[in-house]
Amino acid sequence: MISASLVGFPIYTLARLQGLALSPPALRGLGLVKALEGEGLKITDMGDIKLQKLSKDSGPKKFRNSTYAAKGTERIRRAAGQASERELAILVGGECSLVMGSLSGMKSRRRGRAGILWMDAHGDFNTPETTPSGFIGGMCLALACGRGRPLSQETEEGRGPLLGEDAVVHLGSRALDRLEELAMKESEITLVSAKELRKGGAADYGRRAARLLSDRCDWCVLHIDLDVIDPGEMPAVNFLEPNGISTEDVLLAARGLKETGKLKAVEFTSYDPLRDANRSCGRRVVKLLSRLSG
Ligand SMILES: [Mn+2]
Repeated sequence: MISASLVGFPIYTLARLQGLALSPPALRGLGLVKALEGEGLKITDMGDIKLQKLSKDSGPKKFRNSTYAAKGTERIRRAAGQASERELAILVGGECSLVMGSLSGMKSRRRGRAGILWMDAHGDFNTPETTPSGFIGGMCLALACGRGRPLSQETEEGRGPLLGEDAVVHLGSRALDRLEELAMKESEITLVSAKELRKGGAADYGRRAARLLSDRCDWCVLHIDLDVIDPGEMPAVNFLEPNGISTEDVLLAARGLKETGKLKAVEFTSYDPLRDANRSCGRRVVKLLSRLSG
């Protein structure tokens, strides 16, 4: 039986995204723990961390709410660092910016090189120099790779890159900003758009990603931003991007990495219960999350 620790990270970095903070309790309310157990996992439920409410945006225009994000990242780092390295970590957002805290927390307990399979409609690879909006959630992958600037000099993620860019495989993009796309294409990131993924097959790209990451890394994280899924199947997100991949594609693309034995954490972001009045998406999220983790 696989043991896993479950933690909720209700972080969001723009005031209008506060629905994301409701995601961990909503998913628990829809039977997340039972569903995970139903997939054969033994769950240590560490609960949800507490974060302050962000009711108004502030700070630099090109780095909105960075002080708030730094505080949240530090809390997430501490909680992720408490999860046992012998267990799979199941981390529920919140938005993608949880990655800086989660990686630095996990790195405090794990040796060797980290890799990430990142599924997302967006690049999350802007920096304060390229961002059109100042949204930190749209920069978090770049920040984790040591680009841009640290959220704070005091936090762990300010002490150097959490990820090597050659240890990042990004699948499912279809809404990259121009300069962001340029930066990704010039980097060592393996970038596969939603269109390419549909054409080449999710299982095939998943196998290739798994091979690349397991060759280059000692342990890996699977990071799923739900907006990678087509809005026809998953409309309960804040940034809807048409022509996405299917829920089944997400499962197929993740399979290879699970089989490597190096998958140590699953991160799941962007479900917004405020956009899901009858909870039909939430139920699908619970099912997907438990199938991905089990
Ligand atoms: Mn994202």
